[in-house]
This record gives sequence, structure tokens and C-alpha cells, in this order.
Amino acid sequence: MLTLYQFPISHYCEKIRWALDYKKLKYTTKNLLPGFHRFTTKKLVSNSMLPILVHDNKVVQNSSDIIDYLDETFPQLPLTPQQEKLKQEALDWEKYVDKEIGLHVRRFCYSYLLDYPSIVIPFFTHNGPWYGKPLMKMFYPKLKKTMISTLNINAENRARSKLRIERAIDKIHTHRQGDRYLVGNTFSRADIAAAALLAPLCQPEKYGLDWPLQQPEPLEIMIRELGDKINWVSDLYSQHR
Ligand SMILES: N[C@@H](CCC(=O)N[C@@H](CS)C(=O)NCC(=O)O)C(=O)O
Repeated sequence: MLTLYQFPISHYCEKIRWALDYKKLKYTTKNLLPGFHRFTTKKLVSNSMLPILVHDNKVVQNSSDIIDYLDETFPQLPLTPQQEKLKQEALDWEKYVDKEIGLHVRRFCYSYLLDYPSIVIPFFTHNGPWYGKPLMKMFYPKLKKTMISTLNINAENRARSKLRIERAIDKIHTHRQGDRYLVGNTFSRADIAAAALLAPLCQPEKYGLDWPLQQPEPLEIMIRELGDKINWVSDLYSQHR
């Protein structure tokens, strides 16, 4: 049995939901509440980071290790290219986007979103336990403070993150030259990683979250500025998600 411990809002968790769905694997999700997730994760691992995949009695943490594990254990519909050179390229892209897009999209978005509990609380409690909303409402000010500190949110870092995201998108744009995929001619873990980690800026329906009708203006502006440079994310979502 496969169980994914996750936050529905987390783009690293979306990377794994997508990988599991793409490989047509049956799994159940345990949606945890940010801040309170440690009560659950500490029973499984020493580090509280999600996603965590539990398969029978094996516990795998870190999205890249989870995809390794899935491809080794369930080789059908592989996400890791077989050919050594292409495999290395896919792993390099995945590592690059995990660091240059994942961390910075999260910091950049939360730097605005945290001022809007009406948006963030539904994200954090989506398909979670019944007591999620009242608990979140009560602890939101403390959680917001903790997130500002752990994500190192300040005006300078927000500007830095914006630049890092733009640079990474430009690098991908130049590399793709209109190709469908990042590596070779097939869909791979590199595409899932890049598209899932950029998804909060494109808000695709298949992410599985109820996106807000309106979001903070600076985020809208950033998305507008990126324009068609990230159209490929929506294309990958409609073709492979
Ligand atoms: N490198 C990790 C990053 C995962 C990550 O940053 N997860 C965040 C949510 S987006 C998290 O669980 N934060 C809470 C915590 O660390 O306790 C991966 O690829 O899985």
C-alpha cells in the first residue's frame, strides 16, 4: 500500500502526486496541517519535511528520492530516462529546478499571501481534518510569524527570489527552444519537477486545489510579466497530468 503524507498546497508534494498519477499507481493521501504536521511526521522520520511516501514498511522522504524509489520499485511508465546521458541530464534539471524554482516560488508567493489568511487558510486546510479551519484561525498569527522566519521572508529576499525565478524561467525558455520536453524526446521527471514547481504561478486545475478568484496584485503582475514564457507549464499539465 502506498501512502503519501502531504500538504495539498505544497508544490513539492504536487511533484509526487503527479509522479504517482502518471505511473498509474493507487495511493492514499494523508493531508497534514502545516505547523501541526510534526506530530505525525515525527513518528515516521526525524526531519519534518513533506512529501513523505510510505510503502508497506518503507518510508521515503524528499521528492527526488521518492521518484527514484518509485521508478526502481514500479518500473512501468518510467520517469527517469534509461540512457545514462539523458538520465544525468534529467537529474541535473530536477536538481536545478528544485533549488532555483521550488524554494524561490514558495518564498516569493508566501511573501504576499501570508497577509491574506482568507486565501492561505483554505490552502492549508484543503481536504484536511474537520478541525483544520478553526485550529488554523486560532494559530494563524503564530504560524505566519514562524513561516516568515523559516522561509527567510523580507523585502530584500523577496526581490532576490523574484530574480532567481525569472532567471530560471529564462534558462528553461532558452533551453527548450519550443521543444515539448526538457530532456530528449520524452516526458520525464525533469518536466514534472519544473512544471509542478512553477504551477503555483499558473494555477492549473489539475493541481487539485481551489485557487482563489483573485490574488494579491504583485503576484498577478509577476504572472502577467512572465507571459507566454511559462505557457509550456499549462501545456504539460493538459498533456500529461
Ligand atoms: N527538498 C524537499 C523539499 C520539500 C519541502 O520543502 N517541503 C516543505 C513544504 S513545501 C515542508 O514540508 N515544510 C515543512 C517542514 O519542513 O517541516 C523535497 O524535494 O521534497
